[in-house]
Amino acid sequence: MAERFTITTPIYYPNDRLHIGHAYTTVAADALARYHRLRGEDVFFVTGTDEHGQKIEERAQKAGKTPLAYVDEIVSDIRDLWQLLQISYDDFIRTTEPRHERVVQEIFRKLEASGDIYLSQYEGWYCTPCESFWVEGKLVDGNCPTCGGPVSRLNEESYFFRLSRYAKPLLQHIDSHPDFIQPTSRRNEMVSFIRQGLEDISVSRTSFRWGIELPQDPRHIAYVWIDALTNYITACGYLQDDQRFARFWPADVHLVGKEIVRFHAIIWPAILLALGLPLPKVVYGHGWLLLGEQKMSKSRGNVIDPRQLVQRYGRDAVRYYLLREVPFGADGNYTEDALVLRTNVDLANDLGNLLSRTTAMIERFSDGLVPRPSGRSVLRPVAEEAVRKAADHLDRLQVSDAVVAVFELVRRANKYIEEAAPWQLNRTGDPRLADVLYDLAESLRVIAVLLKPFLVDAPHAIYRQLGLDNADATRLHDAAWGGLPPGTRVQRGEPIFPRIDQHLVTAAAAPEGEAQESAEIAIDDFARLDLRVGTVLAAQKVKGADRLLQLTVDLGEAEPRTIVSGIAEHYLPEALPGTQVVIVANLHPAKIRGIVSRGMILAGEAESGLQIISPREALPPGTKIR
Ligand code: ME8
Repeated sequence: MAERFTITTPIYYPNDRLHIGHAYTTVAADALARYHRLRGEDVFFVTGTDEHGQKIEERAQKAGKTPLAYVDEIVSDIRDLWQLLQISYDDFIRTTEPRHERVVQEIFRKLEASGDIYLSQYEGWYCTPCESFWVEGKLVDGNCPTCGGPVSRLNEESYFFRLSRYAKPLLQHIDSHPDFIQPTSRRNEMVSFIRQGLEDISVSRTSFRWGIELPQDPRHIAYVWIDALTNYITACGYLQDDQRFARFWPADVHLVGKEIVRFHAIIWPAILLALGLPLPKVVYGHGWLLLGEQKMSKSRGNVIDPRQLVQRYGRDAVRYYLLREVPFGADGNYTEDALVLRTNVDLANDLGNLLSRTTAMIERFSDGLVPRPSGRSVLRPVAEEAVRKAADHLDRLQVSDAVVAVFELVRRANKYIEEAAPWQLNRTGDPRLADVLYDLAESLRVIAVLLKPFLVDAPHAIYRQLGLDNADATRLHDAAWGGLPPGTRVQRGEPIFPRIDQHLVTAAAAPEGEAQESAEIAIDDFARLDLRVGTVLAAQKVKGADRLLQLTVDLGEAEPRTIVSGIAEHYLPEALPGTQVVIVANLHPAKIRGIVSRGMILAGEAESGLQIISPREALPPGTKIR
């Protein structure tokens, strides 16, 4: 039987629409699931929703709905979002489903029978947005240590789970399973957390009703963590289908955001130990997408809607950006400009052009047919290395590195076009032309297979344009060199990633009338202008001036320049770092609002607003514009 691979995302709270932070985890899990399917494994990929709790009860009440009616709507919206992003989950679990309620109740029975839960008095602090209890000593300046928000005092009867029993077995497990908590930094945090001693945790509530009743004491409902964490085993068939459960549990990977690693790497394994069940193989805590300096979050309201981005840029562009931009594991800043830049540079320019140039050359120089190569190949070792590296990175959950490995092949192939100059080989009738064209087309085919975990439309489009049937590439071994049959007729088509025009220099930016009215100048007049490319390092608002931003721009000089620019109504300061701009570098310095500004940024005004002028492709800071 094929190996199996079980991967999970957190189950999300349906208390609000999901944002790109949630899409981030889910797309990454989807990439890993797709990769393991490509390896021919029997994959079980589960995501879902965490539907109980006080916050949802309150929200529903405010909306004048029953909690279930309230979450039903949001859950259907979440499913639509996953459909839009083509998330290939095998199961979508809702904690309100009867299959889960039964499991939770049975778990409470078992834990009580084993002496792992007991009734006592809960005294402490509670953070409603985080649904977390805190003992006095864990508060930071009297506030919730997770979100920094206010906490309220609680004193009520509650069932407790004997977490304290499991500190030692957990430390032993972590010690003997070095891969259990990843990345290593989170593992170290967890170890030091456990070493400080674990206290028993409250696992039931009596102060609200929206939850699963405890069978032994229906005044109580299960409190979030036992209710939520157990979703993973419910989905795998625990207490429902022993065979399925034995096949799909323990999970290979629980992919979660770093703020809930503690629950997944401490509380959850302790519950599993108490139940006598095997522990998940890996808990991977990835970093946060930030907006400015802050975590993007529903409670802060500083969120970006993935649906809008997909509408604007397409789902592959959004998936690509999420998977590629931030080194997996670390925090990273979200900016729309970076998304546009990634799409234009990597997808439109590097990948899209490779495909259109290759198919165009095969049409022109080889009657549209993939030529028969002599056996000499320059790109083959590069392609084989890309396959090896991408697989190796994905085996170690290094999603962004895997994407980079694929694009190394894309870039090398593009460079090879310049080096080999097929148009010259064609002119001189050089027989090496067949080798070059085959190398390029076959590299593209390998790239398409390797991109299958990450992108959902582009690999098909590449296969189609190469004249192949996408159904022929369902396994990683299809990426083995030589799969493209000579004689295949290519089907040149539309660019697979049209450039996003938003930030391009367009003639339309200058109103026609103005251009005609300007007096003609001699070339020397133009030469007096020192126009240079710069990269924005930092941007901030200028106090007391609504229209002005103060920019720090790298012009390749010893010191970056300070430039004050009237673009504040068109660009958010946090969106600018990394953007390339064109500067009039020899403009006499001017003092604006007390700030000395050395240079001017070029921009054009369209009806839609101001557009900064950027080079089509990144240029080294200081590059002179002629
Ligand atoms: O925590 N950057 O649900 P939730 C990256 N129901 N990832 C982010 C993110 C950001 N800015 N914001 C959210 C819960 N996420 C519980 C989980 S599991 C048994 C119960 C992702 O709706 C990330 O995966 O608050 C984070 O862990 C999760 O969404 C939190 O989703």
